Amino acid sequence: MLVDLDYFFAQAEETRNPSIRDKPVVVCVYSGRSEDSGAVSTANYIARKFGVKSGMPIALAKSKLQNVDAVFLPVDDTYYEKISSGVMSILKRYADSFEQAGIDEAYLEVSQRTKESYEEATELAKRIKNEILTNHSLTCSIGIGPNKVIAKVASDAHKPDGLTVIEPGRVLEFLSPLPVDRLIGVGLKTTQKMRALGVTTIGDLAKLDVQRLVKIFGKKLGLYFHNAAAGIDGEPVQERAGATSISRISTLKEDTRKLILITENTDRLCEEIKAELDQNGLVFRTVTAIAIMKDLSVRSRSKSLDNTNRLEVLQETVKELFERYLAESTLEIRRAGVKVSGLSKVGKNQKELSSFFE
Ligand code: TTP
Ligand code: MG
Repeated sequence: MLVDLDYFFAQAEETRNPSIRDKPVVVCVYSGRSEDSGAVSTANYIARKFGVKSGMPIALAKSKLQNVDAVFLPVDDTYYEKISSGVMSILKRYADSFEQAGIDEAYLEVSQRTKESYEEATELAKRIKNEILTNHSLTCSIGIGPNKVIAKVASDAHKPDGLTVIEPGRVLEFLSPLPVDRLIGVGLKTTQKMRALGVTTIGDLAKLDVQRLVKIFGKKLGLYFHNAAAGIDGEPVQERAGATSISRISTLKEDTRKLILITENTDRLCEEIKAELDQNGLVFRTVTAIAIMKDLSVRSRSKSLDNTNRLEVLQETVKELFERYLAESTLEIRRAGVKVSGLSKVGKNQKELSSFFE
């Protein structure tokens, strides 16, 4: 099964402040360039009714919620991480094997403990939903199916607070009519390419010649699309490399805008991060520079690279990001931080589904 928390960041904000529950809630990543610059991280389902979506510019979300009593909040990663790890430790207890797939979602292999009974798996899912609701006041959506691809699509089928069970005999009738972008890994670009091929639904994709798919998308992805559309997937549920990110923050000697004073600190933070990466045999793909201002507001700049674990690359990228930030802002920085994410095991032959796309 795949368990995914509903409108996670926004729901987390609602649990902290229940009085906003019946209003549109929009959680934003403010870039800090101007008051409304930045993007929507997520929104609750009330805000979604107004057309607000993840990734949308904040200004656009505001225009959709004009004259509405809506709540706009900045992301608070530390708070969400804490809730996430609480939820994940509940989920682990219900799984034969467990794979966290994001901050708010995880795959649970439950075949053994349910003796492959879909009825028992359904009961298990209800208990899980109940426990997360009781302990964290959060709803989630759960999909149950014969493999990860189907569980994932099923979890999305009836959100929020959904529970969707797809037994093997119903896989094709379930998948066929769904839009092709419901498959994990089919993003905007791929959807467009597929449309050009006359593919709008998963059923259309299933009918496409596999050779053609391989030609267009490459062997790995082409085969994956071909199989996924037919509901075929053999990927095991397996624990991923521990943390999804590693970060360090430190307070500067003085509030400053001098790059050298900042990099003195961040170079050291990078060394600490490098040590932790090496200890765990990890490489990273994304570097984030975090600036905490005098007024304690938080700004960040990120850059994605090819997988690496090199200290110099990390330090250089952090320097570049702070340089860019300083050019765009006039404020003094009080604390500086570094985060690496998109972690994976060094040299691991990445054949997990998610590794194609992350
Ligand atoms: P999702 O599970 O994709 O979205 P969600 O939990 O907000 O909503 P849903 O009910 O559809 O599951 O992502 C989990 C969190 O990740 C989300 O709460 C905020 C963050 N996120 C972003 O910051 N930007 C994005 O573009 C997306 C999709 C998610
Ligand atoms: Mg979610």
